[in-house]
Amino acid sequence: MEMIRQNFIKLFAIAVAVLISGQAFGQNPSKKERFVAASDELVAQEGKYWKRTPIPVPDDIVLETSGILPLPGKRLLVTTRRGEIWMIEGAYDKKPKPKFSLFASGLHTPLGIVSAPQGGYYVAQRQEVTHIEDTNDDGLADSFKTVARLPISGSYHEYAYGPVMAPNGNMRVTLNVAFGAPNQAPVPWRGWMVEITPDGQIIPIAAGLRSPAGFTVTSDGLWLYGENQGEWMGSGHVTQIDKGDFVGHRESLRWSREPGSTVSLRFEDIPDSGDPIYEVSKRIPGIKSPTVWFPHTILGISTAGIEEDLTEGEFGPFTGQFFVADQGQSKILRMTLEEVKGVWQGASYPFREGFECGIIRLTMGEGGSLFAGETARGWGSVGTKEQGLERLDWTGKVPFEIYEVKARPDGFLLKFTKPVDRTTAADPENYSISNFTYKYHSKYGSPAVDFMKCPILKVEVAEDGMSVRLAAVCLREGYVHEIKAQGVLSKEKSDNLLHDTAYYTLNQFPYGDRIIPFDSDLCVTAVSPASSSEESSFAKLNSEKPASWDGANAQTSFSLGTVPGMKFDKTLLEVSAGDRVELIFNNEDDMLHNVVICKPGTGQIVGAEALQLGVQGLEMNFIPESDDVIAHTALVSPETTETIYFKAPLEPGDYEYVCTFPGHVFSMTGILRVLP
Ligand SMILES: [Cu+2]
Repeated sequence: MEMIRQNFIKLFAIAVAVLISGQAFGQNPSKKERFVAASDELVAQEGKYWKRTPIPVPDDIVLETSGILPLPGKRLLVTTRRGEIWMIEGAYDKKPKPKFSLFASGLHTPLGIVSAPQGGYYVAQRQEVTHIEDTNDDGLADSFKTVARLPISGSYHEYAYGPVMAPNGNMRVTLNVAFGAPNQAPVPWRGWMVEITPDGQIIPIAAGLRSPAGFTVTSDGLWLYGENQGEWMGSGHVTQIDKGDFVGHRESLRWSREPGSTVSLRFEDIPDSGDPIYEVSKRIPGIKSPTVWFPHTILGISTAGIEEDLTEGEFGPFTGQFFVADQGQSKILRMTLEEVKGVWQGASYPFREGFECGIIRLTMGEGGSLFAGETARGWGSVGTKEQGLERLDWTGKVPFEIYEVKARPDGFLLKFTKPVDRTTAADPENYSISNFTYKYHSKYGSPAVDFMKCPILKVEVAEDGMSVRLAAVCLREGYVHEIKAQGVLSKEKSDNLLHDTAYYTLNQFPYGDRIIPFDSDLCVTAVSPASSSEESSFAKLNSEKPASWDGANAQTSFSLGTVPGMKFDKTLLEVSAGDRVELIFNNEDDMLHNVVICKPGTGQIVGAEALQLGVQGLEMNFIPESDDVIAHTALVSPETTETIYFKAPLEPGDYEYVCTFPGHVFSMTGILRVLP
């Protein structure tokens, strides 16, 4: 039965894929699910339940927090990307006026710190793992010993994250790939998770990592790591890692033949086809597809630190679940996991946004205080600050939330934090389910592709009102399922859900009872084709000289580049009205950007409209359909150049050019001055 269903779904998916576009998916996108630079209304609501407290930092300290270690006595030891380690006292106070004392300095990009079992601390610097200790108890580190050297070639992107202590007494470190073609793993173990023994041996564990800024070992001994969108990575996600796994980034396999390698896949085994990684993993054993996807731009854009809630309720109702930081969108997401047929999968949920800066570290301190370590330098993020440290505390109030989503053979079980109102909860109209996936290829990122609606055929509300079973058709293994409960009210009918959407990554259908029979016809008839918006989104993109120029050359040629910190290298371009213009855009940055030329005063509006495109945005180059857009490039990959041609407007004025990639429009802006 299972097999028949799988085969059917596969065939069916191929048949309808051509009919479906993103339109079918996002018919009723709620405001909450989109990436908006922190909706004030939502942030205020979230703040009723989890209170954010920024920790004041003296003006002469640049606290680009990269690692947080809580110490007894409500102290924190904090590493910074600038190479310092600070002891902070008073960060738990209601109105903190903390005392900072410098414990160590001169380190090279330390990105984590843990207590060493024998005393002192382990820190991963760019080039080595170091044991650091204050041997004479004067509050200053005085012993620095190299534990293991980490190979580096010199690429700025060769970060080393961690360490995290392993249950066996060793420690683990994750090693970023280098940046840019042709070789992103120029030295051994780039793109790997490695284990390091106390005497300095390096044991390769798993390959295929790209930018593994956050990783952890759970209380059950599971290794989880967070990944960012990029080459081979369609969107951010969390993947459970076993020894010998390959999790996607092909470059790491340049070293899989090295002595000690635990990975048997080879570089040439990995096809650059653009098929979803789940499909490829079925054909090529040894590839592990993501455990939980965090849909790009909706649940963050740069998955980072992962923290398990072991507070037994001190931090609120989500004990045993996970919190996941996002650097670009300065928010914290939530994640639940379940093991189905030996495979881990689960769901991601919004949790809390509105932080001052991008979060790369999450660490639970004493008494259920969650500390968020922040830094934006070189990457940019939503928020008002470039770096910092914030604390998040539960206020004691329980929000009405989707507590957890679990898979069922014919749908999903939604558990809630409070009893639901039976009338609204029993109505299928108050829910929606749809699914989509991402391409797996060497290109940077992927649009969300292959959308399908999953009609809900039956809803069963549990006796106690604490859970609802949704049975639907068109569910597909390997796909991300967007599950919305937009119309469900709490029992007193007083509350809407604080967040009404979850994203479940269905790697395996579980065994168990069905509440609807499997009927393939239902799925086919329920799907209707939708129109593609692709044509209109490219209407103002000329990458060839327009035919109307009759072969004439451009009268004005600009070259526009990027500089670190998400900025264009020029903020003023001048052109005469009606000129034929050639614009050469060099994206020298390490993320995707576009250039969108807008009517005077409309740059921020167009940027906001681009955000509203949500999960379909990438496919549309984040170009909204708007009369305010005059011309634009596509989304240009890192280290790539694109040239476009357009006619300068006839009306003189200060036109604007912006990058509409989510989060960029605030800093990536300039004026195209059209002179009479
Ligand atoms: Cu940009």
